[in-house]
Amino acid sequence: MATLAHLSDTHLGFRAYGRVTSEGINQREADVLATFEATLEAILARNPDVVLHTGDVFHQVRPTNHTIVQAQRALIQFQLRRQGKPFLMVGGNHETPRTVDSGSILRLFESIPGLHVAALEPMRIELKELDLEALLVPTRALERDEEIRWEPVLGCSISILGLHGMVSEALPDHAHLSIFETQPDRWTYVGLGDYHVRKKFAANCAYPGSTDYTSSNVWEESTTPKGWIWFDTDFGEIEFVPTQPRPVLDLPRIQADGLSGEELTAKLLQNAEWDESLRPIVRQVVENVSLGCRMGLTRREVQALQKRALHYQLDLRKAASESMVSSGEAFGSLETEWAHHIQAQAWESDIEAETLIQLGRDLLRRAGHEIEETEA
Ligand SMILES: [Mn+2]
Repeated sequence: MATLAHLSDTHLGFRAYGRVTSEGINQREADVLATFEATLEAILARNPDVVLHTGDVFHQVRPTNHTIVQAQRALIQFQLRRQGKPFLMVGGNHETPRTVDSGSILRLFESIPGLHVAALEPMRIELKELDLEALLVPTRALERDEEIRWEPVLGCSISILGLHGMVSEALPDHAHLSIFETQPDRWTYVGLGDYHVRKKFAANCAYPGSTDYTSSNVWEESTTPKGWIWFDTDFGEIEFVPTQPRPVLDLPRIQADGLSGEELTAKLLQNAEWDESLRPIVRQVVENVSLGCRMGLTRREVQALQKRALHYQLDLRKAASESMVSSGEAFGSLETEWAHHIQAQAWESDIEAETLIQLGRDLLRRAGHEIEETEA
């Protein structure tokens, strides 16, 4: 018997929103690292025999020195405290270089006691002390369509498959393979990485999802908890253990038909119910916003509201009657679009929206664009 902790898609080095900590580190980068450290701490508390990380340890092929140093330090501490017990790591698409001669950053961890890293090539290993066989399959092996024998071959009592890739049962359009190809019933446990939303295919086979919100569309993931997986081979059932990342809130949509700017401001404030101390990441979609309504928003109140979140994205969508509709997208003239965009986005900065709009118009004129002087 053995116990296993499976985490994936930690995306260290991920950045967003341009907010920085008192040390000048991007706030989301610091968040994502803190979630990683807290995850390792939670795993240590349960003291598993094996840890499996199924890829996208890092968000980029070449992370910053800060991110590399922090990750290395966290992993060394972790392995020291668990006396170098096995830690299996698989290369994901985010950290895989386009050319092999660049090498993989994950190889840095090979020298840490207990770390087994399959960065670019598949790796089959035997852990005699646990009577355990593991097959580790990084993204690159799937992308190159390498011949892989999807079954245990060493006759150990425990067998683990770890891979970073998309299965058609999760995202059919971006799939590397079907979950059936991996033959989950032949393995004690099949751990998957790449898909950021947790998804279970069988009692012994799942994506744990990412540990924090690191996708380009975090709103889609906002209703699914983030976390990692605990698996006891005796028990044979996946337990999902949640992490506690900074919350992401996609607020209920507002329909602005017939609303004045002041009325919409009141609705925005009404919808803004969250625990301020958590400084969440928030999106508010408003549909059918007329230009008059947009211009009439109470700037000071919206700014005060934005200060209660790490990031408050006010997504004002135009009323159909105010846009020229072509192929499903609405466009006005370049300067109108510019003015709309700045009106919608300038809340967060201290720059006067009008000044910015005028600067844009001046630049357009300098670039030889004819400005319709009737535009507001
Ligand atoms: Mn990923």
